[in-house]
Amino acid sequence: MEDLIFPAEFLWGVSTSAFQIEGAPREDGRGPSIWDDFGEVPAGAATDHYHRYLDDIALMADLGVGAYRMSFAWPRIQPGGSGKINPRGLDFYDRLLDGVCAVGIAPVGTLYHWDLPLELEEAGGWLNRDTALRFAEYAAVVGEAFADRVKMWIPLNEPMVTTVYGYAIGEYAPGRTLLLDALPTAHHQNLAHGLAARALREVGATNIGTANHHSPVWPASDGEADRAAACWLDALLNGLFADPVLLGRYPDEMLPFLPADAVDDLPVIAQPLDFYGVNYYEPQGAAAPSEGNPLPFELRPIEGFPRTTNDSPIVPDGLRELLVSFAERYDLPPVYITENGCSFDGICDRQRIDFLARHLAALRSAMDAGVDVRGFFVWSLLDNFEWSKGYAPRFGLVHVDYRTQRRTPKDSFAWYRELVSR
Ligand code: GCO
Repeated sequence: MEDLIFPAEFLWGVSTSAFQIEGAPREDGRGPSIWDDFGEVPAGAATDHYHRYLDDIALMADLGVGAYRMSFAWPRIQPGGSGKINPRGLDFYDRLLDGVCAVGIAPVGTLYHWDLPLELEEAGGWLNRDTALRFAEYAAVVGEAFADRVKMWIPLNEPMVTTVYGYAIGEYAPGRTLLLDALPTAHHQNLAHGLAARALREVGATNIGTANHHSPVWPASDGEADRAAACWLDALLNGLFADPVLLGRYPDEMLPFLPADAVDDLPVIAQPLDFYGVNYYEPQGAAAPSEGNPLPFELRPIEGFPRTTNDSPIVPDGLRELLVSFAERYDLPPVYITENGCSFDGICDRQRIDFLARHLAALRSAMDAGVDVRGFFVWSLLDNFEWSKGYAPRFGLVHVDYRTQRRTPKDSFAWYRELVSR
């Protein structure tokens, strides 16, 4: 830990998301979302945060972090995704934010972490441009209610994952398998980001950014075909979401798959941001497609690195590589790592400590190379519902016994507490 020297004003935080921890899917007027009945293991009670939020705030106070990144559940606040607001949904976040502020922690609010109101999905979901307009209305409602307490705003979490896992390959809700026909959902989410950022500012919210999932893409070989495939995958995973926001354009490779008038929306999407949030987990490997593959690339596993229990390769230097290449490509506003973490079992979680220490050392070297990074958020405070993988992967600094909902801080919790207190 001695080598992990960060500026005194560096912001240390933890992240969660509503659907992964709250439970209470039918309480106090919440409407159904696309995730409620999706997958083999429905979330059900999750970590029961809806009822135990005061315990969880006490844990964070003990941890000593400066910021808490949480998400608002759209179906709690606006059950049908448009029109009527549910005051009891707003009340929950009102109590939660008061509690977080009361212990001196800055709330960081994500407006959308994948729990789309079901009614909107039935009208086409993110394939429908209208969803972006509905999202801006919802953003204004949440901004109006909580601009006084939320210190940093993130309209959408990881639109790439929604496009690729939700609409292209169907591993995540809504489970569509449209392959490249899913790409209009990227544009509609980018538009939703821009419209929501504008709507938030109009109601007095400040400090607006992103939480985009990014991965360096490594070609399987130095051969031209593999490198071309890697460029294409890089445009899909990274450029498709970063370029419109930071450069006001789309990567050329993506344009044929986007709505014809997508470029007309770029001025709204590209408005200046106060920060750029990056979620980093691992690099991606790409190779030229084999015959008969309709896609311009094939995924290749990253070999030669240890792996987490969730089968992710552990590549800390990928974080440095990503940030340095982003700083070369874009004129970045201040950067925050809005998620980084890993799944390992057990309360004596030496491997998580090692994972975090090594990623923070990589982050430190990106900063030494000139990247302006202002904060770091561990994914996650608690073990929680890991989407289509159910409850098996454990990402928390705090262990949750799902039978009793008992919380037990892990060794990594004590380690992070020590780090953030220095
Ligand atoms: C994300 C996901 C989280 C996951 C985490 C671990 O934003 O990437 O939002 O919800 O739980 O990434 O896979």
